[in-house]
Amino acid sequence: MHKLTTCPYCGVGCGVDAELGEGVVAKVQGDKEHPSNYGRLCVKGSSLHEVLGTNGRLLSPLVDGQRVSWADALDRVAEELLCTIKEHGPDSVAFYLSGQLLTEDYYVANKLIKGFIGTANVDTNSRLCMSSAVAGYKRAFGSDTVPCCYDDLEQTDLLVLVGSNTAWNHPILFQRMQAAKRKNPDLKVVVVDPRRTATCDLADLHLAIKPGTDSELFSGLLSYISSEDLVNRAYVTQFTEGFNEAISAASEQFNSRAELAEYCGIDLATLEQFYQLFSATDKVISFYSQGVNQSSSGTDNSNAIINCHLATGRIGYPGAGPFSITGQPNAMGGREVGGLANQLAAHMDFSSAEAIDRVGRFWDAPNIAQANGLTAVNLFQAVEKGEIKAVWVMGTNPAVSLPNTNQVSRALEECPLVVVSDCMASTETIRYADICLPATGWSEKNGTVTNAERRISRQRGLLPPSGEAKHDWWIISEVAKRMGYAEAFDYQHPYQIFAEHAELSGFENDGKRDFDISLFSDITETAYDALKPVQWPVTNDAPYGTARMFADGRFYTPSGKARFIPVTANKPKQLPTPELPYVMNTGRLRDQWHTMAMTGRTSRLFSHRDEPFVELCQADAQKEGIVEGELVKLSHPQGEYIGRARITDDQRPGELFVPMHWNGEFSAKARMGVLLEPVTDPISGQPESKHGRVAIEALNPKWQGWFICQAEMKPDFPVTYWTRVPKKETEFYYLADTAELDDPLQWCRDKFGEVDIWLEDKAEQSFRAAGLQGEKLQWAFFIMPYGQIPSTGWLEEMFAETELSLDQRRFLLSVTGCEIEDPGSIICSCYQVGSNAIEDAISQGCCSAEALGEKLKCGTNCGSCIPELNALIAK
Ligand SMILES: Nc1nc2c(c(=O)[nH]1)N[C@H]1C(S)=C(S)[C@@H](COP(=O)(O)OP(=O)(O)OC[C@H]3O[C@@H](n4cnc5c(=O)[nH]c(N)nc54)[C@H](O)[C@@H]3O)O[C@H]1N2
Ligand SMILES: Nc1nc2c(c(=O)[nH]1)N[C@H]1C(S)=C(S)[C@@H](COP(=O)(O)OP(=O)(O)OC[C@H]3O[C@@H](n4cnc5c(=O)[nH]c(N)nc54)[C@H](O)[C@@H]3O)O[C@H]1N2
Ligand code: SF4
Ligand SMILES: [Mo]
Repeated sequence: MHKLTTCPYCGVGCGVDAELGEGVVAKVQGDKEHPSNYGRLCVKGSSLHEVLGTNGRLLSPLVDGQRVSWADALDRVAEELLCTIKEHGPDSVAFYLSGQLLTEDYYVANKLIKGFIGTANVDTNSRLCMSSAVAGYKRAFGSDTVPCCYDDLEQTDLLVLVGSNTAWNHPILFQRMQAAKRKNPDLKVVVVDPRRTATCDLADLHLAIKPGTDSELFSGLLSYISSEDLVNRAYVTQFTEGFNEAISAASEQFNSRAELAEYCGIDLATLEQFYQLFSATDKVISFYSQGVNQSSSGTDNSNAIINCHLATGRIGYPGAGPFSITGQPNAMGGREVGGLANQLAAHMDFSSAEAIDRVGRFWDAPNIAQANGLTAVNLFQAVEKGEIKAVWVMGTNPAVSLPNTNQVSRALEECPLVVVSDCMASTETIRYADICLPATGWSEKNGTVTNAERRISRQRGLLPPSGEAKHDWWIISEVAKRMGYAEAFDYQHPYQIFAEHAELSGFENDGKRDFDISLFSDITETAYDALKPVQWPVTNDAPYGTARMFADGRFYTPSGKARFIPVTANKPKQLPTPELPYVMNTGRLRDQWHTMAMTGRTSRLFSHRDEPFVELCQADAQKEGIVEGELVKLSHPQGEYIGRARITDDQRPGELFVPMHWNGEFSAKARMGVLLEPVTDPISGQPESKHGRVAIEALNPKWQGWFICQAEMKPDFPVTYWTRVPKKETEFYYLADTAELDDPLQWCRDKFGEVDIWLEDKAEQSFRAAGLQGEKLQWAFFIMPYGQIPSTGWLEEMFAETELSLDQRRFLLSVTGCEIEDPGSIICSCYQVGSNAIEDAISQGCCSAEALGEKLKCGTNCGSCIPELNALIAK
């Protein structure tokens, strides 16, 4: 049987066609009809069926670590919340939500806390992600409206990708861009990113700007547009306001374009080439993401970009507009329901008493919040100060993803009541939970999500819940009932919640609010189940949805005109110092998702990168005496990070790149958030996660080695560095310690019990040992230099054997002597093709991604690795 659903990873929101087997998802492929992906899936989407199953899942409710019934757990949450409110008032309670919740879950959580508990102390991980983009749109348009749609990416003549590594993070949109460029050779692509990324594979022009100079770059463009007399006067006069103030703010920043180019760290010719391209092209899309948002001037960055579109009138028609791209599968749905602390609901906020009254009446809410609540960083600071005494975290992992994560851990540790709803049993955040509530995950949950182009799609239930897991909307509603709000939370099915959400969107709207899906106010269960992907607004006037906004030049400001925002120069806040001389940039990898709760469950997604790392350029490596592949330590007064050095030409001097994914579930010291100061944008409250400051040094361990064991063994290693890499049936660990290991045999005995075979070579400083159960291999431990660690495929085979022969035992101990083919780093995760085979094929004359695909199959399934294949060819 086949069922259609939506991918739970990125904001592209691809349609998935799931083939169901006996209690499992047997296979996934792209939904050919879905307008986001037309049948394609990237590497993460195409491995969805591999990250399911009950292994590692949170399967029953826990109170103080003890398994309890649902009734007991829900009673406990309700009682403790009521008690806290009674004693300390509603503002002593907070929720922290996630763009990975479904719209229905999100709506109910927001309604409970803002309408009934009576506080707006509810924020979401979208604060770390989209809040600057939201604030930018609201300042310019009077509403949080994404004007564009994916078709625009194909219809445009100039794509400006700002602070977006689209190739890795929105891979299917990247494939659509690639296809568009093949079809339209006139389409030009500009990438603005301090790093050279896989996305640059598509770029005609790469502006490797100094981090944190985006607003100046775009203010410079605005000033160029004005001084070269390229302003669309008619548009500016009729549809905008505030032009003169914005132009004077932009023009005052630098004396000359040469000065500006120097400030941005690029040469004048490149800068001017970009400005000319932008000015000369009618159809321009600026496509922007975290390089723009995660900045202490993220809101200004957005408006600096939007200003340029307004000045040229490049908005509201096909192929043009400022397109902020969402990250999470339901970041947009969260914005719709108003999940952020400064939103109310359905694109209304606390700035209007009328709106507060309207939502209060609609919900029949006794106790509606009256003002903005605390935003994420401030919220966890208030927890540590004891101002917030009860926090309920749903679907996010703040102990990894917030800046100054050690502070967040402290806050959670000290908070009298921490409730965590999650799918997984073990995360950095759930460690601090007094009450753990098991939530259904993808394939089990059922509801809607909205993607980056405002398209609402269904995530459908494919499998029964794991263990006792329950849907988030159900959990929240049950708690609400127990708190005395039974009538307002009497939902039996998510379609009822969706219908209510739709009704609120149209309630006393009359065209005053952009978000309107009132056509669905009376949706039935059958219609909801059959819902086809559709872009909001969906109203009587637009029953099939709306692809593009602002075609009529009417905006949601009081005057109906779009606003130019004067942007003045603003430097990043975490500037390097002599003690902390390097700028730390953080971001994503192609094959991992955030804190790895899902992607960390399949070995396939570790083959691209399997350890935390630090990327730096050759000159910095030389200066610090660091060689490729050695372990390095990043430090900051707040904490430390350990990862492997990757030396690359893609980094600018003085800047490091660190992946955001690894954490204490996978590595000893790899929470990069500990190094980031809690600095935020003054308007949006979004943290400056792309611009930390750190020192770097080689770790110089006394020994390095590796360990491999049956997956259920779960050893812990009291060493300076360990990283766990899940394999198919086993788990692999990289190990290193700055303390000497005098007696490795005794160490093994202490840790693992009986040692069955071992070999020590003091001269070579190597040691190998293994433990068996009967004749079956349980674990193997090797001390040897990092460079000699072989690939583990052959060892995994030995772990699968039920009986180990004498030869195999010898082989195990002589590991370096055996013939092992090293595949290099795996570039194509789908077919497990490594860089060595690819480089060989290139040297034999394969000089295109297609030719490589024909020979090795790489790049022929999901296509996510094609930019890297091209980069290897170029090299
Ligand atoms: N594979 C994968 N895909 C994902 C995710 C994932 O975890 N894994 N997460 C999803 C989510 S939630 C999000 S929000 C999106 C994020 O998608 P992106 O925004 O593309 O992701 P990042 O890698 O965080 O950052 C993008 C780029 O910003 C650059 N940058 C850093 N500083 C600056 C600067 O000052 N100016 C400019 N112009 N650029 C800068 C970085 O070098 C980086 O290449 O990805 C989504 N897709
Ligand atoms: N330094 C730095 N920090 C960053 C970023 C960065 O680029 N650099 N990026 C920021 C951005 S853009 C984002 S979006 C955040 C992401 O950061 P987080 O939201 O903290 O990361 P996730 O790993 O996605 O956490 C999701 C959790 O929710 C659980 N979960 C999944 N589905 C469900 C569900 O349906 N219900 C419930 N109850 N639980 C569920 C998962 O098991 C997992 O534990 O990180 C932010 N932090
Ligand atoms: S691009 Fe990949 S991760 Fe994003 S929605 Fe599509 S398949 Fe999922
Ligand atoms: Mo995000």
